[in-house]
Amino acid sequence: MSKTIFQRIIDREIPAKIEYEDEHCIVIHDIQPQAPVHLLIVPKQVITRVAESTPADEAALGHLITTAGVVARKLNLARGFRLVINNGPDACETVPHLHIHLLAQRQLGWPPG
Ligand code: DGP
Repeated sequence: MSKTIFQRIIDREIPAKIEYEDEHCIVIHDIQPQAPVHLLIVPKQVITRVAESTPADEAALGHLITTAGVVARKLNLARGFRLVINNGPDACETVPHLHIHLLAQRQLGWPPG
């Protein structure tokens, strides 16, 4: 299987604006931002999508959530932020490498579109 765009960013084959990185994940700015702050929290361990995750992925997936908290504190997103995972075509998933969108610094509607 060919590398996803996120794997190529992790491997430094293509550039991205990196907000945070550790041994388990990378946080980059989305190339098509839908809010003033729009980050993608991407595990280095390839998990295709939530529907294909297994119990063996629990630590990696949990780390993504706590990393969202780290980044939110770093960027002082005290007014709020939203985490989104798109899974499958009806949810507009476009990159088959699981990632969490972090959206912030505008009023977000509810229910989401
Ligand atoms: P999703 O639709 O949930 O699979 O989200 C994929 C996101 O990835 C989408 O918001 C646009 C973003 N994206 C696609 N290609 C690139 C890229 O080359 N660089 C960055 N930083 N983001 C990308």
